[in-house]
Amino acid sequence: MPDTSVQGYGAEQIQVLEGLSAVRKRPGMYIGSTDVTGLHHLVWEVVDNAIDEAMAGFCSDITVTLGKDGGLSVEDNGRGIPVDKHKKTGKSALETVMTILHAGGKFGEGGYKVSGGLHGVGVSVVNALSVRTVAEVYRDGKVYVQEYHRGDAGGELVVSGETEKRGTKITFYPDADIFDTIEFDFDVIQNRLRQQAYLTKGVCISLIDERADVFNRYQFYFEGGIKSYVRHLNKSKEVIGGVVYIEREVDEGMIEVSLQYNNSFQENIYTFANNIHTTEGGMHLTGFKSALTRTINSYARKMDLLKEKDDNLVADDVREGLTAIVSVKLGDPQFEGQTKSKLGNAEMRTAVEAVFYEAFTEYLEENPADARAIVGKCTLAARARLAARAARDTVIRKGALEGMTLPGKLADCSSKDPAQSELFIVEGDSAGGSAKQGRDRHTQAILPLRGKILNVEQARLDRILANNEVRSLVIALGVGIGETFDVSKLRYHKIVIMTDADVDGAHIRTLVLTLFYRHFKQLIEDGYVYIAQPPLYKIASGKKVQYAFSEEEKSKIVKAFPEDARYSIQRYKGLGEMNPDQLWETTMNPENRVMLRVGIDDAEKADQVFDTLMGSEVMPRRKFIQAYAKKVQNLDI
Ligand code: 0RA
Repeated sequence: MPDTSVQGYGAEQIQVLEGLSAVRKRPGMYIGSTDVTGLHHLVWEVVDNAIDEAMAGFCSDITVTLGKDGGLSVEDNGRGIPVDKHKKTGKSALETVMTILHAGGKFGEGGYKVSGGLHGVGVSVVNALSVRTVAEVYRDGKVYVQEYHRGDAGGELVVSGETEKRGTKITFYPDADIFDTIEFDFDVIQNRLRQQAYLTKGVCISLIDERADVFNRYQFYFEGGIKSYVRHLNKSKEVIGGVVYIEREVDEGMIEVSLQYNNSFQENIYTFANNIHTTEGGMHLTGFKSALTRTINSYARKMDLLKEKDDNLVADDVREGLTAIVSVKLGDPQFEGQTKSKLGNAEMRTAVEAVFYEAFTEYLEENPADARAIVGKCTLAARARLAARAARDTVIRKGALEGMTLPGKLADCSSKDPAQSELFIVEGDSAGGSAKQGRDRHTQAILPLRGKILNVEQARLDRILANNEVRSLVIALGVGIGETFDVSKLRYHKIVIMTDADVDGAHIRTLVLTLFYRHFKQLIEDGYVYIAQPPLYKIASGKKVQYAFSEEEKSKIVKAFPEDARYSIQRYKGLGEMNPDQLWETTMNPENRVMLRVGIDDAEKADQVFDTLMGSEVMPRRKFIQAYAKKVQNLDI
């Protein structure tokens, strides 16, 4: 008789709802998509179950293995999924969980379930979308095994041997009929596991890639949990003060906050509820933010670091250069918002606010040197804010940003309808010249940028606006900047970055993208920003001219010629080498061109990437540029 005594769990607790054919018919409904993101949802589902077992306090080790045979396995040393008979189905609890949709059971009761939140579609969904799944349970000295094929049990649950181990191992082979690709991405999995390890302190998560020729093994174990996470995020930065760490159990659940300031200008706050990244924030974030401002202001007043005549610090001042993690665990999380990643539980706002206010005040009082440094940083931010506002007011008073005087070098289009207007940001005057001659004057505007624009990553608003190239661009866009930003004033609904396909071009493209990322993020989010794709080669044979946008395409075109054919290949080193007609035909004409739309799926990754880029190291920068060009969505317009 299997031991089901722990917390009175037995097979009868599992609810039976529906069958699995629905999942294979409409996989998108359950895992979002059948692309590479959807594929990885399967992994998260299985890993989350093991994490739940760890959060409930029953598991200390999780091992994820990417097998040579294309399978992925997740093994934990938890209690093992129960194998006793389920009353309603007459099947074992294991088989019920594996083959029946939404047969959740009270997994991890007493703790906080990851899988009850955002994903939580159940391991049966993984099973349904896999050609083969093998479940092994180690309990009561025995190894129980059962196999499944596309969701159906392949045979009985059998005892295949004896073991000293406890736990569960699920191995699945995703179905190539369902997914665009069935190749797991090591980096994606590695990042996710690292994050989960930070959020579940004390759990050791191993990742083994058996597919690689070189044995590849990672192990994540963070004794400090999110404290280690903050340290990691700040590792390349100059820090201000130590890492603050607060952990409290309250009636509403568990609250963990960790933070540390650095001398950059960015704010990096990541929030989680039951280990789910709440990218849209929510109540825990609101509570944290208001307590942060309140704590620092009252400490600064009390210690006379803010004079009577000084205004209070505002939210932006206390968040500049802040790296923070807020992680809460609660019994019944409500996920709201567009992507269901915003925590809606109002009780968490007050709980986080109260806990953090009290604990952070105590920290400041007990660490006066850190406290002074933090307040110093915040007051500096406040002064800079006031200076920037003054500078901007001057600029605005001159009318420059209102678009009263469009920059002289902008060759504007005649249409005033933003929906049909396009702005081409072009590198250099010579390419700018070709673009001006080749364009459709009615809908296409050209703004040549001379030389390198200011690296905005580290610069403040006032300095950014003092830079001529940037100011021209901002005026041309028409949306204002900072507090005056207003997307409804955007003058062009396509903003196209058109640079040479060489290292300099990539650098300029990066600088422009950084500017957009830091100061016009919404333009990226709303899908207004594009990268032009000029051809690399022109292949001419007699009157016939073909263009190739990649090496592969060139080879293909060349191969198609008969052996004795006469043709010439020209490699374009820059846009300037193309005459206006060619530039129009290949890169600007909406009928023929291919453009890449710039997207940000993951602000965290983008932010790190921009950090890497703007750092002094050349290698990571190169790598990024290559990687980024591949990541942007391919969009035919
Ligand atoms: C509910 C009850 C018990 C174990 C589990 C869930 C469990 C589920 C998963 C999924 C992956 N790994 C897991 N480990 C454990 C056991 C309760 C008992 O032993 O009485």
